[in-house]
Amino acid sequence: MYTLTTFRWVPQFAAGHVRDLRVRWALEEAGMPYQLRLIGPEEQPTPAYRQQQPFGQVPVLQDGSLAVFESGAILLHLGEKSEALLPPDADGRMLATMWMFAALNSVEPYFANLAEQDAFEKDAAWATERRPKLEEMALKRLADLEAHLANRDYLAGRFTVADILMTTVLRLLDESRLAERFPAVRDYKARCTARPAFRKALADQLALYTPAEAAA
Ligand SMILES: N[C@@H](CCC(=O)N[C@@H](CS)C(=O)NCC(=O)O)C(=O)O
Repeated sequence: MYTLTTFRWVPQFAAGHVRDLRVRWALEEAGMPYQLRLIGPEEQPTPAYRQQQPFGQVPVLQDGSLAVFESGAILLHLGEKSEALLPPDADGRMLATMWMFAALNSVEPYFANLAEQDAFEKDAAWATERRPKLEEMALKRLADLEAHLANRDYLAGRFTVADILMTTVLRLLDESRLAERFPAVRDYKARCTARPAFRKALADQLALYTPAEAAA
């Protein structure tokens, strides 16, 4: 059984967005059972944890004696074990892999910069000056995605772990609603987040971070 390491607590704004969601979603798509290992600020700096995750972050996926860090690497690892996550042919796998890197490397930094500024620096004078540039870059990436998704349901043709990454990256724009301006991107995100495996993964993460008194 896999063991997924994540935080035992996060502030409410982060609930539903912790990157273990990507791993939970992949595990649900593949029908692979897992258990959680919950950590906090006491464990993050310890040498034992840094050996598994050199930056003290989550998620980590333990697969027997192997501890995999970086959500993208974890999804590649799981993709090698299930055709529900990656196609069996070499070309199909490479196409999905390229889109995984694109989501993490060519798209996520721009959306994350905008989302982080809106969440934490909104009122600073420099932030007001910088925002148009950040929005312009995010819109540029969205326009390129719009063109790619205009005639396909999923990034690599069929559903793969690349769609898990790209959907969670698109969710960074939920507050700014920039993705809603692009119909193919909007429909793609809706298609991906309607998948039962996503709904289950999200519900499970939210249940972990919802205080018992609020859930009652
Ligand atoms: N590139 C890493 C990023 C992981 C990441 O940013 N994790 C956040 C939670 S979503 C975290 O652990 N933040 C606490 C910290 O950076 O100390 C991945 O995709 O796994």
